[in-house]
Amino acid sequence: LATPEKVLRTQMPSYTCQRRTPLNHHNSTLTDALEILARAAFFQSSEVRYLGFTRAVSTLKSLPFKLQSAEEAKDLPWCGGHCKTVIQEILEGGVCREVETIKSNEQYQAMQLLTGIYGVGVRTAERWYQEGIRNLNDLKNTESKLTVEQRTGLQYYKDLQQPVTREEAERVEQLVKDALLRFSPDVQITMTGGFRRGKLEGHDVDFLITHTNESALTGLLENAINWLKSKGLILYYHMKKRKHTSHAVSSLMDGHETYYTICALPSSSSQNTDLEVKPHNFVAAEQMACLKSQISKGWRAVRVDLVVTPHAEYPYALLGWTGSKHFERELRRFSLHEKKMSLNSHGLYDTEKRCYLPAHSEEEIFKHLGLTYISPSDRNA
Ligand code: DGT
Ligand code: MG
Repeated sequence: LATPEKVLRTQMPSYTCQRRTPLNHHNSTLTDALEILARAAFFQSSEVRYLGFTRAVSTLKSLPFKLQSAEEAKDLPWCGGHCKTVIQEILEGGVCREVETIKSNEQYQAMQLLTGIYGVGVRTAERWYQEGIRNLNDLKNTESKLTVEQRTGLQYYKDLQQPVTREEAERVEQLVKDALLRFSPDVQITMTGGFRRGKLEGHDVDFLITHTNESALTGLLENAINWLKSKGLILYYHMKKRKHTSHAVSSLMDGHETYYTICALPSSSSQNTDLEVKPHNFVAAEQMACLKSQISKGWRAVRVDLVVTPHAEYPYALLGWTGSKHFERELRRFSLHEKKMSLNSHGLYDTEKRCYLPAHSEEEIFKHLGLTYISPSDRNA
């Protein structure tokens, strides 16, 4: 007789967007290992292997119980072959040799460090590695070759490496609201990205900005950024202008007006006393030093992405900017392959009926796609 677990395993849908992926799950030992293999494949620009491992990770994150044996993995989508071997090694011996080898590999470590710098992608990191660059000091000696973005990334490296807490994200939200409401009292501001999915920490804070009156959006973000700059709260920014996007060309070409910024978030008064009165022993020494330096300078650098969307596109932009990245990728793959529809952060295009499908909410978009609605907290694929 099939156990409830077996039924769940054998009936797990193949696309991530067809199932719930909560933040906390039961298989983190396995997913941590597979995520390292995915990252190594990403560093080698091996898209197929990267996607293979990422899909296996997302399956395991959706599983509502702990996987007990590699045999059980064979029922699960994307968990066969190479992934099954990794799962078996870990479940039987606690570690996977391949993963341990990667973790101690010099190139992997250097790629991890270099791609962690703001403005540095895999190709740049790879080229630097080939040129003999292994760490931040090596880079500082070649500073002339860096773009402005990369120099800024290097300058604020320690702050940007430190995860942004929810409390910090909420203070950023207050700053962003203060700036925008000054110029347009009815503007709508929504925190998206990982924090909307319920994460307690993130690498940045993402916001989506819209207004029922589209003309109110013209120049709004520019004014707000200039105001923040005049208060010394913006350390760096660059803007990507809205491009004309066509679903016929590529469903991945999104073009909302976006400001990628690094803000100087003032320290909160409670932060001061917290650290002085009760230094947490469990905070790593380096992290503690970083926190102390932030308190003495009175602020920390935080990455903040601001996206402007016309009101009619807002539900699509909200869905697109809430993530996770893998959830988004799977939604688009599902749309195209299963429904012959092209989805991006602007809209949904039915390639057979040759029309756009308007939506007033995320729920309506899922309905257009024939999918059960998945709430943001279950999109942590
Ligand atoms: P985090 O910041 O580490 O907590 O993780 P997330 O999930 O907030 O990831 P993030 O901030 O890189 O991006 C948030 C979501 O926004 C992501 O799931 C997909 C979407 N997104 C990010 N960058 C772009 C972009 O350049 N264009 C479009 N259309 N979407 C993007
Ligand atoms: Mg984010």
